[in-house]
Amino acid sequence: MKVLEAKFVQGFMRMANDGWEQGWHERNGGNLSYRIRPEEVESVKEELHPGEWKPIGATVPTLAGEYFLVTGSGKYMRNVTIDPADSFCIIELDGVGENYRICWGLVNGGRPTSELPSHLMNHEVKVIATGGKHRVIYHAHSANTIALTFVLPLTDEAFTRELWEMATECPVVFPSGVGVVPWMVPGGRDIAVATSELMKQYDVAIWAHHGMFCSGEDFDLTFGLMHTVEKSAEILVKVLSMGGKKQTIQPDDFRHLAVDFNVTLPEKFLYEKQ
Ligand code: 2HA
Ligand code: ZN
Repeated sequence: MKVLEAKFVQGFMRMANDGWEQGWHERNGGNLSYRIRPEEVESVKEELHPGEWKPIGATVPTLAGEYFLVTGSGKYMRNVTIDPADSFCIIELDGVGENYRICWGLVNGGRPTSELPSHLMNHEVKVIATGGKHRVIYHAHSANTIALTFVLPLTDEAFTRELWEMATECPVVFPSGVGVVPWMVPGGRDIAVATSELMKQYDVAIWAHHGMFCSGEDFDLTFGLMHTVEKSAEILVKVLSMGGKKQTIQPDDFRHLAVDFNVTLPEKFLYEKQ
């Protein structure tokens, strides 16, 4: 099968374009990766032509030998559907998880996303934490979530609680909460380590003054997670702009919701406010 005809590639392109249409990907902002199933790799094998091995910039032994779809560094999400072979690539990792090689795509040159260390370290943590269920890592510059990082305390507790309060579905969609990474230089190993540390307990990591990372099982769930968090952030921005909350959902309300919706909500997020 041709790479561009494969269902997993079409799902990847649709998600990239959906993010563009949400306004989350100005210029070359944001990036997307998908850990490809063995049978999916097999189905497009005829079109895979490995290039040279290059260093990842991180070590991810758990992902040794795996294949990924990844957007290209400097490429625009806006162009993914109209010029896919220029915009993203399929990479293969070596047997120790230290190097990658491009097997398809980026036909006009280039390399995988500048955030490859963060993507792969997050994938590694999620393979371990979910027994391999999570396959998608998504980074976007979602404006409302970013705006909140200028006014809320940069703690997991403050962000999780405020986002939960803004939409009743939130504690059901991300019951484990969200993590917050303080401002750090993007693109390197340090921010990748900090993010992947949070991904051990959360599916969402907010990068202060920069954007958001989400992890999920498939394209729908991961896009939906980003969309839900960002929508909730938008509501909070509106509420704060209207002068702040006059009433809200209380800790005991969340406890009742948890019972009816069969989710576990960590008590650390259900603190009493002054
Ligand atoms: O430009 O979003 O964090 C890609 C990015 C870097
Ligand atoms: Zn970014």
